[in-house]
Amino acid sequence: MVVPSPSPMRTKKTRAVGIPTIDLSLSKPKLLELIVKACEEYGFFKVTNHGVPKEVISRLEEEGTDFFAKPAVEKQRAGPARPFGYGSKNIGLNGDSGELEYLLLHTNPFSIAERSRAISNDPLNFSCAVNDYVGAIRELTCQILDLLAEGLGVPDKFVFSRLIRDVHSDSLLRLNHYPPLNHWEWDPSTKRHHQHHCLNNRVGFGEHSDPQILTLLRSNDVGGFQISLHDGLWVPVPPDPTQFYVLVGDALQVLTNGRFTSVRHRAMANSMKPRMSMVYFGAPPLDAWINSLPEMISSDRPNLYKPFTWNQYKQAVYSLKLGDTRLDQFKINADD
Ligand code: GA4
Repeated sequence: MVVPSPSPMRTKKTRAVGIPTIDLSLSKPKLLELIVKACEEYGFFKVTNHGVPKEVISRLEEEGTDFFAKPAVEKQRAGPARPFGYGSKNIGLNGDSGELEYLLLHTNPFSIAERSRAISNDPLNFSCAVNDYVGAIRELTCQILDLLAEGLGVPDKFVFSRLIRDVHSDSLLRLNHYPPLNHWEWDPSTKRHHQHHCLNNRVGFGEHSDPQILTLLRSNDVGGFQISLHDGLWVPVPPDPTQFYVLVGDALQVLTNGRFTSVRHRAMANSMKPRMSMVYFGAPPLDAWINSLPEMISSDRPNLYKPFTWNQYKQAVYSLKLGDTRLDQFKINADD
C-alpha cells in the first residue's frame, strides 16, 4: 500500500532557523559569550574546530555500519538493550517504539569489553573503536563544560566536567540506525519479505530531552534530526558528518538553576538513505547529587529544584514514557 504524502506545509509545522555554530578556535571572551548564549537561547549548538581526529569517527562508523548490516538473528544475539546491547523498534521500558535499531552501551571499558563479544566477530577491534571514540568525545565534552562554567562565572571551572571524568560516571554511548524508507522487511506472520510503506512522517526516535548533563551527537550525511523551539515549532537540523551537535541535558538545566534549558528533540526517519548517528551522553556517577550551583541562585533567581541524586532522577525518567515532562516533579513547591 502506498499512502499519499500529506502536504508538508499543513502537517509538518517546522521552521527554518539558523543553528548557532561555535568555533572552538575563537579566542576566549568572545567564545565564552557565544557558547553561554547558545545554551541560554537554544540549549543546542554545533561545534566546529573540535579537534576529534577523523579516523576516530570513521572507525566507529565502520563498526556500526558492519553491525547493522548483519542478519536480524545475529543482531538479536547482542540484545535486548536492557540495560545494554542491541535494541530494535522498542525504546526504553514503557512501550515506546520507533523506526530504528540501536546499540546502547555504557562507556565503562569493562562493560564495553563484555558487550563487544556479543556484538562483533572481532571484539577487540570493536571495543578499541568504541574506547577511542569515547575517550576523544569525553575530552571534547569536558572542554565544552569547562568553557560553560567559566562563561557562567563559576569559580570552580571543573564543577561540571569533574562529574563526567569520575571513574564511576554513568555516561553512555548510543549508535542509532534509521532504516531507509524503501527497505524490505521480513514479516514472520506471512513468512515473506515486504517493502516498507512509504510515509513521510515516520518517527525514528520520538520527542524527548536527554536526562544527562551534555549530549554530543554526530550523524552521517542523512537528515532527520529536529529540535523543538520554545514556540513548539520543529526545526530541522541539517546533517554535518564532520562536526558535532551539542545538546543541553536535564541535569545541566538543574545545575544551572534553569539558566540553561534542556533541548527537546526527535529524529524522523523519512530518508531513502539509512541514517546513522553516534551519540555520547555525558552523565554523573549514580550517587552524585544534582542541585543548583550556589552561584546560580540569587534573590532574583531563587532555587527552582529540590536536590536529588542522578540515580533518583534516572529512575524517575526511566519509569515514564518518552516525551513526558520529568523535571516538574523535582521543582520546589511542586505538589508533594
Ligand atoms: C534518551 C537519551 C538516551 O538515548 C537514553 C534514552 C532511554 C532509553 O532509550 O532507554 C530513555 C530516554 C533516553 C528518555 C526517557 C526514557 C529513558 C527511553 C525512555 C522512554 C539511553 C536515556 O538515558 O534517556
